[in-house]
Amino acid sequence: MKKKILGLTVFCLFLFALAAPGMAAYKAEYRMSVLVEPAGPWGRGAQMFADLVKKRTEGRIVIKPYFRGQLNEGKQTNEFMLLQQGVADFALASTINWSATVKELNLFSLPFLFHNDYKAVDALETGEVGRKIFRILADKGAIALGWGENGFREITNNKRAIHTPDDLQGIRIRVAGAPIFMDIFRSLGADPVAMNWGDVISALQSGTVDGQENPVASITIPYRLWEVNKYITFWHYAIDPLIFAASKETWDALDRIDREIIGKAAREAASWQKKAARECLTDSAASLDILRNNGMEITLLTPAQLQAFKVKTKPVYDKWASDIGIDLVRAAEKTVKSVEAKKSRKVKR
Ligand code: X2X
Repeated sequence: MKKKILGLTVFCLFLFALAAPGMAAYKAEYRMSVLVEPAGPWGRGAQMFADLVKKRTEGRIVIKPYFRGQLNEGKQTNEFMLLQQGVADFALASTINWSATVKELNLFSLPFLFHNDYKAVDALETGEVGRKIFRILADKGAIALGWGENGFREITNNKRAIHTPDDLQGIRIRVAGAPIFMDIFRSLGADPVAMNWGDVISALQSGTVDGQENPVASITIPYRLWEVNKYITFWHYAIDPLIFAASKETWDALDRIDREIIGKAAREAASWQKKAARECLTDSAASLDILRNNGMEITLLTPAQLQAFKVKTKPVYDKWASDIGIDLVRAAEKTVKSVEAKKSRKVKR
């Protein structure tokens, strides 16, 4: 009997130790995966999150951002697996890099779904579609904590100004390793090459590729792409959201109070990060000036010109819509349309 009581007491103490705040075995350092360099809204958003968490947990949780894809071992499409395996504890990651593992994330790369409309992006992320995507990520081992943003992706190259799909013929465009981008650029007659972001600047310098596509405020400007590419065309063909996330394994080992602190820090950093990425809005006068003053030749497309790209990429859109899941895509289209309808009602008034 005595033995039983002793056993029970030890068991209860063990349970208590597991549940008590601050008693869990914490790591000395939590690793955060970030593909880009510290400068620019993306890198700065990651650092802000780490700083907030350290301050508010009074140093109990130290998150170290590993910039420039250091944890990926040279392959950015591996990033989601790093979280699944707990190699990375946290990430601020592009949905493009995770889309190889989470097919629903290709939604954001469907050509011309969003028409440069940030309100529609926000509505989608905060609505049922966004919540569904976060549930899918949790099922696969990543706890999503907030939506950040890389931005709408614009195309740059060294060969010629691009006004029509014909202008893209034969141009070697570097794309991130997501197959939907290979399909999009092939449908336009370009010659796409999948390549890690870390290799792109030197590939553009050496002429291994002629161009690339990335958001202006987050990538083109901080990486000074005018040093390697002369022409930029604004076509806003895909949005690239970022996600602040934790590995489920890491998350489950944190106590409740720390999870709350981290969640709140991620939401704050995400909202700052998104604003910073949008501050220099893709085709705002300020960003156009920066590009022009650095010698880039800018092409802005009329709605009729954009339509030509849309028509050419429609088969890719349809093919990927069924791969992604037609219900999810239709729900996204509905959200985008309703935001646009609201806008045009306002304009008419
Ligand atoms: O590799 C890219 O183009 C980048 C930096 O935008 C992504 O991470 C998808």
